[in-house]
Amino acid sequence: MSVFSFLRPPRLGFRNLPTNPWLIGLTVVAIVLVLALVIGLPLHFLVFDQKPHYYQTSFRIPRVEYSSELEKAHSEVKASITSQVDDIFRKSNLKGQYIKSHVVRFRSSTDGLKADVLLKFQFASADNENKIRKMAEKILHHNLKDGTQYLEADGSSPYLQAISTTEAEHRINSGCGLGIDPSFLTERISNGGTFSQKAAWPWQASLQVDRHHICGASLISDQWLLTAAHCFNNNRNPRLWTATFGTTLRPALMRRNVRSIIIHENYASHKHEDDIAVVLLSTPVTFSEDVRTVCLPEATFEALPQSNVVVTGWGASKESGPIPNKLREAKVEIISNDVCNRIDVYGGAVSSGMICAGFLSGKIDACEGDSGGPLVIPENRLWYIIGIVSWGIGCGKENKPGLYTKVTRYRDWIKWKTNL
Ligand code: 4AZ
Repeated sequence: MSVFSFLRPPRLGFRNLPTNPWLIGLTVVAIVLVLALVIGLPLHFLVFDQKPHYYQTSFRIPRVEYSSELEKAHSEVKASITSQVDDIFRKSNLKGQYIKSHVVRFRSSTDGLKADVLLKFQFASADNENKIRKMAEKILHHNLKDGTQYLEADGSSPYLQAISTTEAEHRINSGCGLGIDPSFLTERISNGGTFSQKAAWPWQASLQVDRHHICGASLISDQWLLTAAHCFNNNRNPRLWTATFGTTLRPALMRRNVRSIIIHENYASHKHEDDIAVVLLSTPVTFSEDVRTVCLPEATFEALPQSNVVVTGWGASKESGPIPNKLREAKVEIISNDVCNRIDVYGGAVSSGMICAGFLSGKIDACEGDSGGPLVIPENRLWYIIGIVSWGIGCGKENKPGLYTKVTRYRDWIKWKTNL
């Protein structure tokens, strides 16, 4: 035997392969497992592990002055900003990862108007977050450097800052009054009330005892609801109440316990006077497209007679009728207190703390179970709560429109109780 025989490669022939069927089976299973791990794991991270990633940045917008018009949900300036950012990224190497942008705030500064914008990307966690952020920075810098664009880079650094998905989604969703596009009022004539679309009225809550719907309510912050005092005529114990959110009562999208119920000090049930209450939830809601606040109007805001407004709720479609599972909406009109106090209407029972809305011809109206819910009006494309469903004689009767607590009248009381 040669002294170098140990250098010879071992013989690999078919003779060395296992012949035992068990061993063959085991080998095949082992190979399949290894292949599944080697191919499957990276594939999983590449395809199925895609997660949203948000970056915050700010742009300077020369030649535009700050005004409250900018804050409208669908302002032209917001649209111009997002369309330019979309354009830049959809032509870039990050077009596969870029999802969209949101303007979350405008600020006026010494060198002009600034817009804080969140950029949403989606990529697998295997991708290097830092690398994508740097690429996005380069793309923005390259596209904005010549100053010919609508947007300019804001000099302050860091240019892009990663923020958590929770924080980003909170900032995007926590603005008030963002429901259905108010142009639906002129486009669609709903007669007699119709079922609402998902996320159309995301401030609408259901107040329940033993999981039974009792009243409507409106979300005015992540922890406060605005409703009617008379909802608590039979039961004032907060521990027995829960609030649900989402368009269906069953299943509810979200449920919260109630910590406290604050009823107006002068609430007089026999006259329906000061029919207002605020409810503190035990834990704050999580904002989303389906759960958001309604805007509170200034005390000086006045809704003119004949304005188009919307009342929503799970109230009955007729007196003593059943409660629907899906939220309904009805377009109604503001009626002046003078008309409402006519002898053939409510003959003087309508006080200055109430708003009248509906039609003297009847038919479209709030009804039992709608109580406590919102009457909303669009202003600058955002929805404001101007009324709380309070009372009326019957439902949809001729010359007996719905009566609502006039929210502007109680604006200071709401501030006093909730600090909102
Ligand atoms: C109620 O019983 C009720 N038509 C609510 C609103 C109206 C009437 C009754 C208005 O809760």
